[in-house]
Amino acid sequence: LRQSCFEDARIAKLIHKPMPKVVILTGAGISAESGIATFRAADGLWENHAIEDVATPEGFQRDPEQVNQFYNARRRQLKSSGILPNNAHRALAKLGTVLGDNLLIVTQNIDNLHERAGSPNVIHMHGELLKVRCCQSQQVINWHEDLHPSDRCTCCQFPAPLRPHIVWFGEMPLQMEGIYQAIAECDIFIAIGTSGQVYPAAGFVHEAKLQGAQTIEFNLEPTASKEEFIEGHYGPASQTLPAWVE
Ligand code: BJW
Repeated sequence: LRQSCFEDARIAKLIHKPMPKVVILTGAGISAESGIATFRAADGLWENHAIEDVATPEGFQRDPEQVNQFYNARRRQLKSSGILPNNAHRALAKLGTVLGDNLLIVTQNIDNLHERAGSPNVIHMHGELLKVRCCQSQQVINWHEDLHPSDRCTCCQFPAPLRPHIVWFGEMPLQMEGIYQAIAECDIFIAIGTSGQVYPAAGFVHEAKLQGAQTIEFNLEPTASKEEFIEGHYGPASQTLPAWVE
């Protein structure tokens, strides 16, 4: 089965290698059809919330309750029964069954829809909604409830406050060394549902193209980085991606 999947896979035809190394960068657009709002659309999250208030360390220092409430609402939504992986997440999981460890998904999303669709190799470079961390020791713990400023860690001698395990503006994204290493070695780099406006993720395609990778974009429409992509597929990811993976 593995061999026949592979012979049919479009990806194999593209790159003329028996087992290409593939890095996929996903953004809010891949989860939009699951009912999770994107950031920069007309009705997106940044339309109703000031970035400096809810997505910076300074905002959290000024008003932790306001920031916690922003993420509490999103955590509750993610845990509600209506939020499920869509066909785009499932198509990537299927690709993973063919490519195995040769596929790395780097997601900017803090939801868990790739994992719930069955993708094993996922890096959450901007953190995870269902985790919090100790402001003092930086220890990360699973957290499925609302978070409040009065919640304290159990890891320190003098219990310290907990914060959402999220990478805010001005903070270093997670696992950057591993991500750059994978980009340096990949044969194909694919960006799905990201506007390409937030660095360092927005620069990955340039790095990948420079070292000779095939670069492919999936989005509703061509993005500001479209010149960096050799190939583009435009339309809802839940339709374009399964069609491409089949
Ligand atoms: C569909 C679809 C469908 C819709 N099908 N497609 C100048 C001044 C100050 C700072 C900077 C500066 N220049 C650069 C910086 C750095 C800054 C930055 O980039 N700022 C820019 C805004 C200019 N970056 C940082 O501070 C980062 N850290 C950093 O740089 O550290 C130093 C460093 C240096 C060198 C190497 C390494 C590090 C940290 C960035 C943290 C971002 N955090 C956020 C919020 C936290 C997570 C959360 O709350 O959920 O992460 S911001 C927000 O944007 C979120 C997202 O992950 C991120 C990207 O957004 P995304 O995913 O692209 O969403 P949208 O809404 O923009 O786009 C959706 C796309 O989907 C659209 O294109 C649609 O068309 C498409 N779409 N439906 C297919 N059905």
